[in-house]
Amino acid sequence: MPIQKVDKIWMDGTLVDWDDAKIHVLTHTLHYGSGVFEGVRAYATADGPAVFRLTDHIRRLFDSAAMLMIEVPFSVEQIVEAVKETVRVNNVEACYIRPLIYLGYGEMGLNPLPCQVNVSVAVWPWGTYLGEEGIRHGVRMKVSSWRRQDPNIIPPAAKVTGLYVNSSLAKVEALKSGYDEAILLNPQGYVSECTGENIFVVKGGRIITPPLAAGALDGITRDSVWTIARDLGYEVVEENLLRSDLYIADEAFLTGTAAEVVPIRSVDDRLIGEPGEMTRKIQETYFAAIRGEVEAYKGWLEYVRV
Ligand code: PPE
Repeated sequence: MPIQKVDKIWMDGTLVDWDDAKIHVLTHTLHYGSGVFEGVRAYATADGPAVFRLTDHIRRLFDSAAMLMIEVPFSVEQIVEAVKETVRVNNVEACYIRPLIYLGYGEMGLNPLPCQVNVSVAVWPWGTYLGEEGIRHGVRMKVSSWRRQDPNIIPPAAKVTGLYVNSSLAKVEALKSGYDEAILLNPQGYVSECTGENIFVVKGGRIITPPLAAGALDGITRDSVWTIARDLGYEVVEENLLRSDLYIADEAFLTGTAAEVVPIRSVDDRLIGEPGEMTRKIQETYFAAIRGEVEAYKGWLEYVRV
């Protein structure tokens, strides 16, 4: 699906017309995958558009930059404000938000330290990531033949653009084989996460998700879902999962900003089935929370109206 164009993109402190938001072909990040980014969503609420856990996302963006020794010429507060302003000027009620810190034009070579640091924020309306059908009836997953990279190759905690080559390899393999999405095992053979989502399974009444040390991103949706599940009275634990644990799960689902909360219907053709009760309750609560309909979770919403 092509990106749905809006009016303006924020670039280094100014709002630029969508069609003029261009970079030089010798931009460092284009050659070496040296950028860090975020995926955030704004939702329509009774009080206008609200960005879900915006400050947490921008903090994670700065943490990603810090891991790569990228010095950002803006503060967290300034980028939070830039996101709100970009949502506001584009008059969108709900949208996906892509903040990006990249090393720009001026230097080449593998030493990124002398490079200029640029920041952009783009927003556009983006519907369901894994399809309406997937949200309702679950997606078909394939365990990838590609491994998630070891944390000593690229830190999985950093949302580095270059790291996503690994995700794309796994995604294409899954799609070409007729599945909706891929699950990546780490070099030790334990489940880490999906190409752009964290994973949860339900077994014996407990909700289990791989620890971050298994190579999973510290997902903000993962954290929100953890809180929701606990508040619903469910037990949530972090444990290493084997591929076969996925095959015999009572329920399973994935979480991410773009994907939101999506049930898993099958893994490598082993049927898990229609979304189970715990998955459905968590999903319903999450969708209510992002729309500002759950009092307890209103603190997660950062409104864009001034
Ligand atoms: N793991 C990975 C590898 C990942 O990229 C994401 C987000 C998550 C887990 C979930 O994190 P969170 O969004 O904080 O719950 N993936 C972003 C990019 C997806 C894309 O297609 O690009 C996203 O969901 O926005």
